[in-house]
Amino acid sequence: MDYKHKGTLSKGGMVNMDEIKNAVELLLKARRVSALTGAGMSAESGIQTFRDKDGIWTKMDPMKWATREGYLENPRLVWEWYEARRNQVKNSKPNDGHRAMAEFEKIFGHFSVATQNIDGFHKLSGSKNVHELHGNIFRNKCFDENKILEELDESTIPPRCPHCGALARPDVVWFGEVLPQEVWEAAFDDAKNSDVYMVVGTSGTVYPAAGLAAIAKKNDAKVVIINPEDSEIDLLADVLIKGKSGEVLPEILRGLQAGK
Ligand code: BV8
Repeated sequence: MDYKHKGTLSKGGMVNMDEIKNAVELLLKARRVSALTGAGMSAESGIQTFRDKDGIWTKMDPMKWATREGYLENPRLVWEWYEARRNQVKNSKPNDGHRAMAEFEKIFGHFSVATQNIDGFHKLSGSKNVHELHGNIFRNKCFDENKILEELDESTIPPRCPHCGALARPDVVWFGEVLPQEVWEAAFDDAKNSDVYMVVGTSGTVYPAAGLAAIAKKNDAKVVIINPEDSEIDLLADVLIKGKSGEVLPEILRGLQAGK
């Protein structure tokens, strides 16, 4: 199967073409494919990642502030931090990597994405089978009742629950909080039953999400990692593509469309 890539890939252009071809060959044989994505997936949309040099961690330490304790310590600071991130997402849009991944659903018998991202960009770009492991920044819930709030009492900052008056909070999973049960189980099952498991744009540092790659590997999936830098789970890779998701994923899609 031979195809010529259209774009010029960053990092020397041809550097990843052999690895991309290896990934395409694995994927052409796969029926069930799933992916785990992280902040790097949205980096080319202009959304700051957590650990890259201009990342979110440098300004606000999520280990302190993306927690129940941090929110209770300074609700206004944390609420405004999320508002700033919501605005960043509102002023951005999904990139070619999201769109290519959405196309995978039409190619494989089963394709799903487990994302650590809270920006909603996978669904926005057309993916339907998406597990939002860490919630969604545009949803709010009552801090006490844990119920989703469609409306807020906006007479204060942060706003409050209109039913019980407790603080409203973003419907995201903070450090020290368990992931939504059904979402985790669905992502776990998809990892366990995949023929190929793609890991895109994640440093692989946050658990249990990062552990999905090892679950896939342990159940005989071939693991394809896409990241311009090293990650903490590179050892699991059968194919390691050092490149940007917004460039590599469209190339993989082109290869699949040429090869199928
Ligand atoms: C849990 C939502 C069970 C909020 C996030 C103490 C007590 C309790 C738990 C722990 C503890 N100590 C450790 C833990 C476990 C903890 C954890 O893993 N900590 C780590 C830091 C050690 N996990 C938890 O707390 C989880 N819950 O364990 O519950 C429990 C419960 C109670 C008591 C005990 C146990 C919950 C974790 C969820 C946290 N919420 N997000 C918000 O966003 O504000 S995590 C957040 O950070 C993201 O969701 C994501 O998961 C993580 C960031 O990781 P990445 O996405 O990988 O981003 P990063 O910047 O790191 O990397 C970007 C990558 O992209 C880089 O590799 C870069 O090279 C690459 N890249 C850059 N550009 C591109 C690119 N790739 C491709 N293309 C490009 N163009």
